[in-house]
Amino acid sequence: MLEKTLSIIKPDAVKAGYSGKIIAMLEENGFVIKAMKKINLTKKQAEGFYIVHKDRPFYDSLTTFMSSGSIIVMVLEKENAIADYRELMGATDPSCAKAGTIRVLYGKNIEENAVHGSDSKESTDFEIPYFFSALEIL
Ligand code: RTP
Ligand code: MG
Repeated sequence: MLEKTLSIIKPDAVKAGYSGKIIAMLEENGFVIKAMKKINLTKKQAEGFYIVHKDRPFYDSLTTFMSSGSIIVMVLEKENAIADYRELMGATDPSCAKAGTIRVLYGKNIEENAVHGSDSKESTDFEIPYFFSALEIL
């Protein structure tokens, strides 16, 4: 089934100049970019996005990191996009992720791990409209 997912290139990867390489990998793997923008989140906006993690010990550090620099937010479309993009990203901790995945190639550590991807249809229903209006998505 043709599906959409939300992807973020996180501040560590944008700062390091990996955006182009990551976007190329997405296209090489069949993902079509339906919307894209580069933005800076406030701490409050990062907290709102990661509200599901509000009780986790890493919430404060994660939202400080996510508001520390520019990010690139994209809506991607493909058959089975949600699961396939999670596979292409690799495990949360780059040191445990499969060879060839984005997090192995471009992630620094369990927090500064280069990319975000929605983990379910319920997540995309919250995450895509968090960043994009219907008119901004092709
Ligand atoms: P994401 O939501 O960013 O796609 O990553 P994920 O599903 O693989 O991981 P999740 O459990 O949802 O965690 C969200 C982000 O929080 C940071 N994190 N830090 N210090 C830690 O133990 C820790 N654990 C997670 C990472 O940036 C992770 O991607
Ligand atoms: Mg997650």
